[in-house]
Order: sequence, then C-alpha cells, then structure tokens
Amino acid sequence: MNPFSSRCSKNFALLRYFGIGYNGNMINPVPRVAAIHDLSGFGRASLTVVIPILSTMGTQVCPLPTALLSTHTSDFTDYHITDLTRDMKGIIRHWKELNLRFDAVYSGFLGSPEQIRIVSDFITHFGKPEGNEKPLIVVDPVMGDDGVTYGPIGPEMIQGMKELIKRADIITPNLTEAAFLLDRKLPSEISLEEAKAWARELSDRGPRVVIITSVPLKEHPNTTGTLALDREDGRYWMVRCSYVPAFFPGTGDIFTSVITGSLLQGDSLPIAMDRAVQYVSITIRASFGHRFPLREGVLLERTLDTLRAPVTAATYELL
Ligand code: PXL
Repeated sequence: MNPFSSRCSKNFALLRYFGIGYNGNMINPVPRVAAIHDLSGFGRASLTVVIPILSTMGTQVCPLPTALLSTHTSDFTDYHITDLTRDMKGIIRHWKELNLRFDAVYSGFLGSPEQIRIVSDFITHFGKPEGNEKPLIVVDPVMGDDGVTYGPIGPEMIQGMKELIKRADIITPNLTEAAFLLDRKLPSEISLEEAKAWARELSDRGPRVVIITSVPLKEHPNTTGTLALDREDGRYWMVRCSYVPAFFPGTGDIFTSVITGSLLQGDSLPIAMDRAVQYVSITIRASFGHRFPLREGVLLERTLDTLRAPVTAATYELL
C-alpha cells in the first residue's frame, strides 16, 4: 500500500512513522545527526555535551570522533591526545557501505587540515539532497575565544576553516572566530552596523545563515549579543542577555548543539537562537554559584530537562 495515497500522510510526523518520504526516499524515524567532534573525557566540552543535548532534544546522535583527549585543552596542560584521523576514515567507509542518511551533519573541533578535508568530503557525500530534502550542514568553526586560539589551532587550521565554512548552511563563530575568519582584529566592542557587516561578509562566502556569538555591542553595554543573518530573506536577528562574568569552556558547543536540535525539531531561526542563548545563560547561572574550577565546564546535568520545555518568553529582536 502506498501510504501517500491518503490525505493525512502529508503530515511530516506520519512520514517519519511510515519511514518513506514524498519522493519514495527513506526517512529516519527521528532526526539523525552525524556529530564530528572530539571526545574529551573530562571538562564538559565537545561530544560530552553534544550527545546529551541533542538526545534530550529528540535527535539521534552518531558521533564521528576526531580525537580522544583526557580533557579539553582550555586551562589544562599535559593532556593526553590521540588523533583519530585513521579511525574517521574507517568509520566513514562503513557508514557509506551502510548507505546511512543523515538529517544534519554537524562539525566542531577539528585537529588538522587533513581532518578538515575529510569533513569536506563527508559533506560532499552525506550532504547531497535526496528528493526535496537536503541534510542541514552546520559548521561550528571552533578555533578560540577571547582573542586567542585553543592549544592545537594554528594558522593552517584557520585557513582550512575559511574553506570549510563555504560548504555550510549555518556557521556559529564567536566574535574571536569571526575575526580569524575575516582576518580582522578582535575589537573590545563593536557597533551593531559593524557586526551586521561582519555577518554579511561571512555569509557572502557561502553559508546561508551566520550566527555570531559573544558580541560586545557598543550600543548595549553590559549585555552580550548573539547576532544572526539569514541571507535568504536578508533579515538580521538579535538576542541579548546580561553579561555573566564567568568563562566556562564548552559553552560554544552547547550553544550550537541547541541551535541544531532546535532547527531539526522545526523551530524558526530566531526561536532557535532564543532557546540556545537562554539555555547557555541558565546553565551558566546554575553553575556560577557553586565553587568548583571553571575549567570543569557548566553543570548541564542540572538543566537538560529545560530543553524539552516549550518556548515561553522569546526575547529576540528583528534588526
Ligand atoms: O569547546 C571547544 C573545544 C572542543 N574540543 C577541545 C577543546 C575545546 C576548547 O577548549 O579544547 C579539545
């Protein structure tokens, strides 16, 4: 029986249940994400936050680990690191043989220019449209924060990221990473018009949506801005939250994971931004009052439940 002969099968949830799309292509019962990040055992960054967040948001996560570390590299020294480039190739070979289909490809921290090439090839293969569905390509160009690069990131990685973002639908640099990508200096504050121009310039290189985080806006002292442009409709969005004076590693990974989960569950771009900003903000607040080293990351174990809540108070602005 063709499930599409009935009128109600036009409902996308039913398509997920039947497992077959309008064009006869296979549909995953829940959205499936290929998550290309490192696995840092201690410190709540990369896969140890990506997996719980996306799972909580109803998405299947398929990790493609880039490296195995004892801890992330921020404020830890002498960490153990094993590069997994060879293993990535083996995993991808098997996934190709299995003919897996992903609803999104989401990359974060990458260890070498060769890994960037592998991710680019992965996007070429697994990012192809099928029927009228195309996997969402999310590239978080993880390179640094507060004007400095993370331990293993050098100039050739910045060059590689400049190429990789061209392949993305959505990129989520913080202001430091945006400055690296645009060969600019990191300003201590930036005007709204300048920040919009940065987003526009990055989008001109390929990605339809650019979301810049950690933007210290001249016009709004003591707040942190998250600014986005969707080139398709030319609209700029802004979500502001009050500045919390604490630097926790892993919050960028948390932010982009919520954006990905939110878009995959059908939210609009400004609602996804609102969810991500509010989640990072409440999770920092849930952590800040405790007395433990910042390098251990935010206590997302205490706030994951809130990701299932409907959006109640959206604060986004159309610029
Ligand atoms: O959260 C970003 C990140 C991811 N992976 C590794 C890192 C960092 C930031 O410090 O060191 C290994």
